[in-house]
Amino acid sequence: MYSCTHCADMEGSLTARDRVGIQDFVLLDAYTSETAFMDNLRKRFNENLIYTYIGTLLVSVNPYKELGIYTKKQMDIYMGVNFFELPPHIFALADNVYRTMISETNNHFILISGESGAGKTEASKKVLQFYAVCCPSTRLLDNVRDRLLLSNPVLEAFGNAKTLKNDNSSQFGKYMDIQFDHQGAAVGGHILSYLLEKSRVVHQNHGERNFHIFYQLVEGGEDELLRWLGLERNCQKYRYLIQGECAKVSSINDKSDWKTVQKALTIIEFSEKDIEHLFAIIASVLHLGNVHFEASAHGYATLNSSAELLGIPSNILQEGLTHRKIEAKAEEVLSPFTAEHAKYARDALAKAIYGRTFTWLVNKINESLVNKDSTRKTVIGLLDIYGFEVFDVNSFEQFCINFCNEKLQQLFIQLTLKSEQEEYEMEGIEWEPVPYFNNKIICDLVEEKHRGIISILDEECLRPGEATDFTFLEKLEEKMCGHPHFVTHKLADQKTRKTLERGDFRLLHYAGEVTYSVVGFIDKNNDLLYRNIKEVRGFATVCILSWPDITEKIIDINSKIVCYCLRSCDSLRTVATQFKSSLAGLTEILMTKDPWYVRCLKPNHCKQPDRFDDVMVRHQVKYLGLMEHLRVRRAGFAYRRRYEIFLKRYKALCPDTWPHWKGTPAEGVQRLIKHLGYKPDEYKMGRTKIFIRHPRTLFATEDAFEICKHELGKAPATSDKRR
Ligand code: AD9
Ligand code: MG
Repeated sequence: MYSCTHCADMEGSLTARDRVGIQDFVLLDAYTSETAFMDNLRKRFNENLIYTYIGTLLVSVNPYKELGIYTKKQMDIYMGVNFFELPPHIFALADNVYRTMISETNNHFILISGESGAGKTEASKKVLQFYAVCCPSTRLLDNVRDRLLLSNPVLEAFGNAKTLKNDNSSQFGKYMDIQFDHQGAAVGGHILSYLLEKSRVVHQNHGERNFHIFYQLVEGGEDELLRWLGLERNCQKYRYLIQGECAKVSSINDKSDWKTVQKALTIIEFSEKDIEHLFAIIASVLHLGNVHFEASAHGYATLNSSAELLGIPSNILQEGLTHRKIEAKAEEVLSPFTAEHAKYARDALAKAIYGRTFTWLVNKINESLVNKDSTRKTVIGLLDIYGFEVFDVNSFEQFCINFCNEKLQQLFIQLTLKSEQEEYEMEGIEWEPVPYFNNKIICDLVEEKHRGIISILDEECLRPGEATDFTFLEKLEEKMCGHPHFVTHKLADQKTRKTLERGDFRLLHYAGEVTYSVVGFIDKNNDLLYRNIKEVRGFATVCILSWPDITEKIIDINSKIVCYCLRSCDSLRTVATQFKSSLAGLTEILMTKDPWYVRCLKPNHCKQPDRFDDVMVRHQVKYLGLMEHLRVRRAGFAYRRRYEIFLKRYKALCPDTWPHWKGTPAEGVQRLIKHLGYKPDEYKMGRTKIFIRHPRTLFATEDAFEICKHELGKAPATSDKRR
């Protein structure tokens, strides 16, 4: 299907429509029916047509197989072509965003969302590749382009891992700005990362792995390097690598990925020292994981290796991990940890080290992408962010991720409804706004100052020793009682109560209900380091660790009082509050840009090609708010198109406009639709566009166009190559 550049025309015809469905959901007759939506999606998927539009939003279904549709040839085909002229494609979206940015000299962002394994990261890479290949470039700019592209394997090595859902699952949210100069060349970039799931460093569920980089180092690292790091070439030797019991994954080649990362680090211009320190830290984490707290010779040997790599005197590290300091009569006395506390301290240190290294890495990449030239640039932002998550047991992480999705839905409502309304106003078209569910009430429930769930959680986090996950739940029940989107076992009616455990709270998200278990909320939100561990780290000579990080907090387990490291107010913030403010920052960035959306769907749980699980996809259609989006797009007029484009396509249908129309495009369209017999209530003429109320009007025109094309023996020119 994709080999033919004119198949979009064919998709317009009735027979083709029956077979391959409709390429834009906006043109679905029964547009409010989820079943019709699903039928169309399935039909297309079965024909390997993984992309479908909802207006300018792109829906993508992961094919789990190579379709051969991302070649240079395909890029050329999609360059400079209007949306509807070719089958929907991620390149079409990338190209349209780019061309709009150039012609309107304004900023844009592409929000890519979907559940784990749905294809977000792949989609964002395709967009980046398209720009890398298709934008004008010079030798100097090739550097920037390469760095932009190569930041991906580096960040994926350190921020992605094999999970049950995806062999290359991103464990962080990513926003990347690509900056373009006035000629449209990519000249710089900037990356923001969100909420790295650090707990994976010390614990992996069955069937999951730690971050790729650990395995890459052990499998691919040169003999000499491993010797220097004191590592054996055997993942089974490292406790932090084998908890999931799947160090080897058939779809992953750690050895060759190691080479790619090495090359990328060099091109991004990490110095030799940086690279040395980076791997010293990765290795030190592996050694730390093997430290155990019975006084065995081996336990200490591995502690020594870790200390050495971090540049921390080993007696200090050992003391820090095994003892607490008690201040008595102006003297410091050491008292031993329990083994459990010591393990907690060890894991906390490993997580903190890794988290900081990741932040440092993003920072370094950003330094290499900076464009120092002060001339005005336009920007396309790429947001690859976790979709709604609903597991059997949902915890603090899902709470944060789902809150993020509420915020993005809110942004969508504001931007899309706003722009829809603005377009009608600009075009001078009367419009009846349709009612829609505004999820602001849920955003407020989570984030409102002093009253929201995050505020209540933070308050509890300030009472260590007294507060528990359950006192947090009680507080929630007290404050949220009667809220239409909040329910717990205690607050629920009899029927709902049966579906809730006592330690649960349930939020009625815009996308559906999610039940959260409060267990671990306080601890995860605090993300504390013991005071002595913090001090230990202060000894490190590895530059990455001495790099200032204002967000870390420490806890003194003796006094049971959280002692914050008061370098700035920022350090007082908990994980949820930091996340909340980084999301507010992101919203601010996005609000000033024009939105484009890619919604990725996962067709089955088994990562298999040619399998479309109806129930599963239907769920995602709901969670991603696709029906809502479609409803908004269809609110007034199903279809709109600029006069000159509409005329260019259909002018052969009217003797007055074929082959050439000498008047204005608007007059030409007027003449054309009069000839076609459009009724006055079927369309509206705006300032620059024709608005068609119902798809069947357009289909009739499209069918007439097919017949006409056949009769003329050749299609009237359809492509609009501008570059
Ligand atoms: V997660 O939230 O980071 O766990 P993503 O990012 O949504 O997830 P990803 O892009 O990593 O998913 O895709 C998962 C896998 O699906 C990839 O590794 C590919 O094997 C496969 N995939 C995704 N998109 C495509 C595609 N357009 N064509 C072929 C694809 N395979
Ligand atoms: Mg991803």
